[in-house]
Amino acid sequence: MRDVHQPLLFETAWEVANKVGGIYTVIRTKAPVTAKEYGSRYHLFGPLNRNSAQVEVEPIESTIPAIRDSIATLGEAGIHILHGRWLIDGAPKVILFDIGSAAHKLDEWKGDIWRVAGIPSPPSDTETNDAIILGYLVAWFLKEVLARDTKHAIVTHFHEWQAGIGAILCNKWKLDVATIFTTHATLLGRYLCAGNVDFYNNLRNFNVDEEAGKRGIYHRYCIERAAAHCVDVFTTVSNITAYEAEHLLKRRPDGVLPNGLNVVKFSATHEFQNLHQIAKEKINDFVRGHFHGHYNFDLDKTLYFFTAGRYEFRNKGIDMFIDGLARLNQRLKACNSPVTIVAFIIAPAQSRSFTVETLRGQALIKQLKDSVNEVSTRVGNKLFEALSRGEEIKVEDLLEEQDHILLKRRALALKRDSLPPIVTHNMIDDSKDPVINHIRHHGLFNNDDDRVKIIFHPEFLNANNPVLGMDYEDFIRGTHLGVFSSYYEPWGYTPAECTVMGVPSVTTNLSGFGCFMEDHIERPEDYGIYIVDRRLKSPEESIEQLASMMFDFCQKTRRQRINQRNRTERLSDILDWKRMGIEYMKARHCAIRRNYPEAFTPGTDYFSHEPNDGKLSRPMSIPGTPNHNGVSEAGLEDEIAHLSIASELPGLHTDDQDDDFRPPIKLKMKTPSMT
Ligand code: G6P
Ligand code: 1S3
Repeated sequence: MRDVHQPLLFETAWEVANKVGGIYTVIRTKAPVTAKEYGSRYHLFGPLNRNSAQVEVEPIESTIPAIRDSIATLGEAGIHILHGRWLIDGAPKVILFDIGSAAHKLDEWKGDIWRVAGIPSPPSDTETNDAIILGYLVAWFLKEVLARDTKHAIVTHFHEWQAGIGAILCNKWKLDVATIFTTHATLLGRYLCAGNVDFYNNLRNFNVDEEAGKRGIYHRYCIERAAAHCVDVFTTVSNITAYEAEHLLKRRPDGVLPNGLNVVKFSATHEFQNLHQIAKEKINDFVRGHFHGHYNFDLDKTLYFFTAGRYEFRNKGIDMFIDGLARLNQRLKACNSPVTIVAFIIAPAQSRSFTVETLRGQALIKQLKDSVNEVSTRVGNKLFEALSRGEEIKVEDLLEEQDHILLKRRALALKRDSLPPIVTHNMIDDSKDPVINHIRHHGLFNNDDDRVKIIFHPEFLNANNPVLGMDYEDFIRGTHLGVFSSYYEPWGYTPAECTVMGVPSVTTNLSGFGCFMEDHIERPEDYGIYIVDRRLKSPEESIEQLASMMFDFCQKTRRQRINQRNRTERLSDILDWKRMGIEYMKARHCAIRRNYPEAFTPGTDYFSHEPNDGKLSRPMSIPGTPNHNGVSEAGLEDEIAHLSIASELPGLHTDDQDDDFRPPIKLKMKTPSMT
């Protein structure tokens, strides 16, 4: 019998050392805890992307005979494999398959997957073709390892439909491996939500095959659904996606594996506050340049709001963010607020590069800064020289005529007739872009009297860019509030990333993260987690709620913002993989138990936990909202300690479960239509 206590773990994902989206973050940030648990028994399978592998992976030879020999066997059949160490925290070993080297097998495998699993694959869908090749290579490799290593049990974890073929083949080929499939979003869910469909109220009623067919994704849907059904353990990333998967994929997930982060704690809490100030200064510089000629607001009373992510206008709630900003603008104007909001929308869209206008703004402000520095140095030297001689000097004599002229020229260059642009790039099709059209619809054109200004940056941030040259992490730190009013968001890393950096955020109760926080914290808003109700409220009511949240945030004093950031940052403990990773452990144990039942005594619950429905109570420090009476901050650490226990013990066990570890919730939705 294989040893179930020292299993080998193989995790497969399209995004191993290959950044595409959120799954890369999952795999990468989780690596340290999984590598710590499994050591040399942990490997990740993925496609070989030469560009990223070149910088992220150090090629090494495997020291494990079964792995080394399996690589050699596939190599003899013409399959190129890169075995190496992924140069990230945890340094896990990766086995990357060169998909192109197996292209000659594609037709054979497409025919085979149709025969063994009834999965069709149209000729022109490259993504599906690649997924088929990856799946066959993974299954083939596992077969070789199983033949050579008869000692260890094997757990294989497949992420998302692109890795699904491997999971299906493990089942069809009856490989002696315990299998897990995690879906991070359902294909159909994403497509349906992006259209104008009342998704959550109709989940039970969709004709899934027909809907997938209409959208041209039937074959991909087949892979996803078959993978969910073929594995020992099927999971998703949140209760809300579990509910969705149950109806769209027709299997109730066995459990939920929420996403964590690799939390880096500063030894001194004020350190992240200092970083906020430093990063904010960089954003200030950009704003001075962008709004030149119309820079009539006080940066000391300016707050930076932002949303960021994949460009899914409706799913990621960009539409609602803009709607909310329009109302916020009206309200701030109506009460003559001295506060200005600069709202950033960062989502990659079809664009060609920065506009001349954007580049010019930054160049002009830089020139002005350089000239001011130059003149200040001259003035400083003059003053120093005069004072060291004991001479008196008149202030008006400090500036030479040429300095006057230079500074005047620089200031004049900043004037312009047009308004500061709402977008930083040349768009491929400006007239059809949903974000720009929605901004136009609300007339948010960065007018001088607008209290809310908007900047759409249709490209992910990069420290090497000539405009807003900051890495995303630095940028988040410099902002005041992240707004992610998603309609479809299985988990949502963006608000989680804000939290661990101590930046308050708005999320919704249709996002996995929002629901998780609601489940674990009594009054999330006191910790800087604002949750818009998009389930039981109409869209109109949700927009109003979002606008009110943002308006209330604008009323906070600096002191209150600093306090709230401290509290938000302390929540990061519950998002750390050190705790979230426990759900992954449970999933693996559950899969092993199901695949190797003979190794366990019947009736013993390998994963039993005391139920605990403890929530993090209200913070004891002064609340983040104004006009409350303050109480001492003491006791907060105790609350966190309590919370960490609660997060280890989901408290969601029900009597009808055997070895399931987290049942999906029943979703309460407003009826009728939410759209
Ligand atoms: C951090 C810094 C403070 C600064 C503050 C600004 O806390 O440590 O020195 O005053 O940020 O906060 P604000 O919310 O106004 O950007
Ligand atoms: C998905 O990526 P997305 O942004 O397309 O997976 C992420 C990782 O699990 C998740 O955070 C996100 O909500 C999903 O939507």
